[in-house]
Amino acid sequence: MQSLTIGLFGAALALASSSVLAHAGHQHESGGGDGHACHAPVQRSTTAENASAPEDVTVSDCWIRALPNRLPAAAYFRISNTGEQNVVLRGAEAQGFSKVMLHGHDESGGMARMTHVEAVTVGAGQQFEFAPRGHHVMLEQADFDLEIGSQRPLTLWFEGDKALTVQCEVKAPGTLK
Ligand SMILES: [Cu+2]
Repeated sequence: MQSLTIGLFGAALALASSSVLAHAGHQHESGGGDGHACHAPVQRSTTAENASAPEDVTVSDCWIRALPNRLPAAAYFRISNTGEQNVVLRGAEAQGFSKVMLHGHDESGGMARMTHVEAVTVGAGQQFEFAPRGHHVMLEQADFDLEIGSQRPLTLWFEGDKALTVQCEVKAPGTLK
């Protein structure tokens, strides 16, 4: 599975620019991460523990697809906005991962690649799904081994320094849903 994916997307990986990362089964090029503006630390006025939650927003069905050898993992979930205002997801953080990013997924031109996403807007009364072959939260530079079946916390940061922390079930590499 892994080698097949790399075979299919190897060409894309070779052509990857600094702003568009080839999507090789969530396997990023290691190193060379410097110079990405999107990796700059985000300044926030509060911490996940002290932040207030965004109104009328729930995050459900969170899970993490683990990869072996501390390769980048991906988190998936559904955001529901039952309010009358749009909400904007601005970023995420996860205990034990020093690099956490919002990623999109682009298959235009017949080549799958992931792209860095600054923000995701969930319209009033709408849902937004983070799912395989779609948006995901990329979890990189783990300082521990993810254990299949365990629960890990993920904090989502919304506009106005509002935060929601959810528990995500860690699933095996081959999981698609
Ligand atoms: Cu990604």
